[in-house]
Amino acid sequence: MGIQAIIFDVDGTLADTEDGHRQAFNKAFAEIGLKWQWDRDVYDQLLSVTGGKERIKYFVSDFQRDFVPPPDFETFVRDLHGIKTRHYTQMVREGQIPLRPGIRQLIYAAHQAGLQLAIATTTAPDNVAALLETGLEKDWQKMFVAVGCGDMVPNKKPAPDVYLWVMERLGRTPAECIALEDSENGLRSSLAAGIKTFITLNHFTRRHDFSGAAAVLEDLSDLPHFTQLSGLTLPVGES
Ligand code: XBP
Ligand code: MG
Repeated sequence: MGIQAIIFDVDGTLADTEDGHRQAFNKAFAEIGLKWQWDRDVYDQLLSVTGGKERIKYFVSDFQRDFVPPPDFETFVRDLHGIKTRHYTQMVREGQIPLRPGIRQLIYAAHQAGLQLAIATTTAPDNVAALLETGLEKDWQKMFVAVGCGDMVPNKKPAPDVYLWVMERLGRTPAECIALEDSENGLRSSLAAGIKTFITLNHFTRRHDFSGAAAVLEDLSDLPHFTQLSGLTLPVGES
């Protein structure tokens, strides 16, 4: 039995989102009067930790040692992350973060060909909804069998949890799936779940270690090349 399901990472894969996340974090810091401002170099280092709330805690512990955390630090982080998500989803809905080349065409062609589609991401559910309502269509969820995101699993990437959660809901074995990812943490997660994984590169992750990937591509602008590489039989014309 060939490939029956495609599992998509979100940030860096469906869209080049991370600079948008970075700007949203900075807007949230400013909104609550924090002097923190993450430039691209700092954010590049902070991206080694997946999950926005975990990333804020990493920044405080390793980059902001003189910061005196408020009594209920967990609530502080959760509320700050909520403000950031509001800014990020607003940027997405204003059309500032389009889907990457070939992604929309691949999703519609694969769905029409009867393949199962799923999402396996670390980002918050609201971010996925904003991105796909804007980039695909209002009821995008009808095309996806499972949407694994954010805090739905106990351990975020590079742990395999979110990919295992999605495969269980797909009712598929790893051999029946392929994953699309952009980062070392994402690749480690999907490989730990036993899934053949294709990488598309972006500014923040192009220097990562992609050992074990089935292929590393700039992007999916040459969709026939990708479908041929991945063994998908899809009616995708020259994009
Ligand atoms: C990348 C992440 C996320 C985003 C920020 O997720 O690690 O944390 O950087 O989104 P993906 P949140 O698995 O899609 O590459 O602030 O909502 O976490
Ligand atoms: Mg990613």
